[in-house]
Amino acid sequence: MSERRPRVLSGIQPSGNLHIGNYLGSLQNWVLEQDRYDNFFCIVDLHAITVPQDPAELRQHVRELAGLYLACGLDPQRSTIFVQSHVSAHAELGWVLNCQTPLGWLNRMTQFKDKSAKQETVLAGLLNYPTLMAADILLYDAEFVPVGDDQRQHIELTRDLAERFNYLYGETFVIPEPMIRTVAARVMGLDDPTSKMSKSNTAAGHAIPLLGDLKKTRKAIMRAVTDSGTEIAFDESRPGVYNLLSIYQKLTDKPREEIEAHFAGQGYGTLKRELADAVEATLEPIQARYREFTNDPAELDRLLAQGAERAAAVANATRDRAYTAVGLR
Ligand code: ATP
Ligand code: LTN
Repeated sequence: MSERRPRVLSGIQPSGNLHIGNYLGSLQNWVLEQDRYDNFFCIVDLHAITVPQDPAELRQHVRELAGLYLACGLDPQRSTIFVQSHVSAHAELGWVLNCQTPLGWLNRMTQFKDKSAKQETVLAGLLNYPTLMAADILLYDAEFVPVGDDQRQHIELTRDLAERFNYLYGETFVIPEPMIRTVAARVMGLDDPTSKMSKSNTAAGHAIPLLGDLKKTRKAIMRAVTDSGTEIAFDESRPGVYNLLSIYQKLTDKPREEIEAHFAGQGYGTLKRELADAVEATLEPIQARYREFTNDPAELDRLLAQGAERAAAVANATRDRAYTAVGLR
C-alpha cells in the first residue's frame, strides 16, 4: 500500500479573464505536483460574489474555469475538482469561523483594502472573504496551500484562526502551510511592471490572457514597458525586464545563468520575441484542449458532480467536528 500523501487544497475565483499570472503562480504548480499530493482544487464561486456579478456570466465562468483546470492538465482521476457552492460545508464552516474572528484581523487584510477601495458599495462579504477562504482550507485538513505570493497574508490568517479555535475548543483543525514557488510568484502587468497582473484590470496590453488571441498577445508582449537600458539580466531594480525574464524562466524551466548567457549581447526585441514564442508554445495546446473539454458541457457537469461528492465526504466530517466543538451538535 502507498503511504498517505500530504493533502493540498487551492482555489481560483471564476471571475473570467484568467491570465498567465494565475497559471504560473498557481495552476501550473498544481499540475506539476499532482502526483505528490492528495489534491483538492476548487472553483470558488462563493468568493466571486463578494463583488457584484452578473448571474448568467458567473455560471458561464464556472464552466470556463472547470474547462481550463482540465485543459491545463488537472486530472479528475488524480485530483478532486469541484465547485465551492456545491459543497454546503464551505458556507457552514465559513459562518462558524466568522463568529470566531476578531474584526480587527479582517480590517487589516491588504486585499480587502485594495479591493474595497475600488468598490462604490463595499459588501460585508468582501470583508469576510478571508474567513470563507479559511473554511475552504481547514475543511480538508490541508497541510499545504499552493498559491501566488498575494495570498500569503490570507494563509497566515487561516493559521491564526485555526490555532485560536484549537486553543479554545480543543484540537479540531490541521494548521496549513503556504506553498509559494520562488519563480514568477508575482507576475506583473505588461503595461506597468510595478503593479500585479490582475484579472480585474481589463486594459489592452496589461495581461497575457490564457484564452486570448495569440496574435494580440504577441503584440502586447512586443509593446511591454521596459526601460532605456540594454542589458538583459535578472536585476530587480529594472522591473520591466525582470518581469519578462521571470515569465520566460518559469515557462522554459531554465536556470537564470543559462538565460542570461543566451540573451547576452541581444536587445530587448529579441527577448520579447522569444518570450512571445514561449508563451505561444504553452498556450496553444492549452487553448486546443480547452475547446475540446468545453465542447461537452454535460461531461463537464458530470465530472464536477463527482468531484463535489468526493469533496463533501471529507468536508462534512470536518464541519461536524467544528459544529460539535462549539456546541451546535
Ligand atoms: P485578481 O488578479 O483580479 O486580483 P485574484 O488575485 O482574485 O484576481 P484568483 O483567481 O483568486 O485571482 O487567484 C488565483 C490564483 O492566482 C491565486 O493562487 C493567486 O495567488 C494567483 N495569482 C493571481 N494573480 C497573480 C499574479 N499576478 N502572479 C502570480 N500569481 C497570481
Ligand atoms: N483568495 C484566493 C482564492 C481562494 C483560495 C482559497 C486559494 C479562495 N479560497 C483556498 C487557496 C485556498 C485568491 O483570491 N486568489
